Amino acid sequence: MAAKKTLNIGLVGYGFMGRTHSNAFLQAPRFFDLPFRPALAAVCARNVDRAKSFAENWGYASIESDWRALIDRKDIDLIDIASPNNTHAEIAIAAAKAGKMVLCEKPLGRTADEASSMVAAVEAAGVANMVWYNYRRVPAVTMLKHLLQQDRFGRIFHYRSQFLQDWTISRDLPQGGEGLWRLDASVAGSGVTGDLLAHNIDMALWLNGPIIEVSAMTETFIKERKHTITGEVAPVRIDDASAFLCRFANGSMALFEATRYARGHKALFTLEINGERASAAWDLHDLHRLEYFDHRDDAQLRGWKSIHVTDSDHPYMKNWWVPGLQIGYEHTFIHQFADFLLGVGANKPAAPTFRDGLATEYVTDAVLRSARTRQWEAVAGS
Ligand code: SOE
Repeated sequence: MAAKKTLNIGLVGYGFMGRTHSNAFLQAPRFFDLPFRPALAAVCARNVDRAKSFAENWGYASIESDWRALIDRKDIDLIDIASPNNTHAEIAIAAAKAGKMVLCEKPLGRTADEASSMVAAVEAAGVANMVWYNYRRVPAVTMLKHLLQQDRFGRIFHYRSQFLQDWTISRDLPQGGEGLWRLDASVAGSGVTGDLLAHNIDMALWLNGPIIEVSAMTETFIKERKHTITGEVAPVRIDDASAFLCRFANGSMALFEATRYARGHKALFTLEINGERASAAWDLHDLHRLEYFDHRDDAQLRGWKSIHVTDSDHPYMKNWWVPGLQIGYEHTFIHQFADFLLGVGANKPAAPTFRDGLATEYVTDAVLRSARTRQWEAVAGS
């Protein structure tokens, strides 16, 4: 058997997402038969001591403190961007120009304009690219996609989805800096719209097709917070909560909501879809279950089924343990990276590509615009 080509990965950023991605790079080739042998070649971060300890922990062969030096390295094949949102565009565009494959954490850019320049760069360079919208690869969600493709639902009437958290309720929480840059609009771009609703929207576009218009409201409950870096109390410019109504191109109507102020909820990501013949529901807190109702079942036995998506016939599951045993959050990243490499090997790009990530940003931009204008807003590109 011919030796697999080594794929040298250069990771930028070592926070929460740097860890989820690194774990995926290590585990994907152990559980999936991939056309490449991923190698953790370098991690890049400004804090050299922290980069060193991250490299030791995850097995990166080297460190860099400047992402430009990382991109200049001839031995690096793929740049993975896991740094804050305000760094995504510059790094991705430079990486694409240097001919590297590019993976980028979500959201792709802070705005659709930024995301659009990233799409242009990867497409002009012809390099493989993908955005880490990991929840598509929860086996129960992938299975829902397959059920929809088999046309079990008929005409779709409704889609509803929420992402509820509660970690920013304290008014003493500062904004900005490590761990808290999601509260600083200049770094994050927006609040829950770009951070949480972006997940709901990516999944919805994938499952239910394009969104054409939205009517939204957002709220910033705590108007001022101390900035971690400047020490000054400054206005908060992110949205703490965001909700919108929308219309899909397939004629269905939808409700979306995300917040960081739903006391008691840590990461309650839910969705429900109602069609003419069937309905389905999914909940991240019980991620291995798909709730499914099929109106064509025998009338007496008709009812909601709770399918434990852990059997070897279910998406991705034959690559894991034995039927009935569960997998979790980290596996979604492993699946996504495995699909990416399989796509590169087969010359069939795995989704979501940067272009798919841009489609989500056209929606998040329309949501933020509608919240400002208090009008229905059309989604660009739809
Ligand atoms: C925010 O708390 C966050 O970490 C998001 O940034 C992630 O994308 C989401 O998956 C979990 O919540």
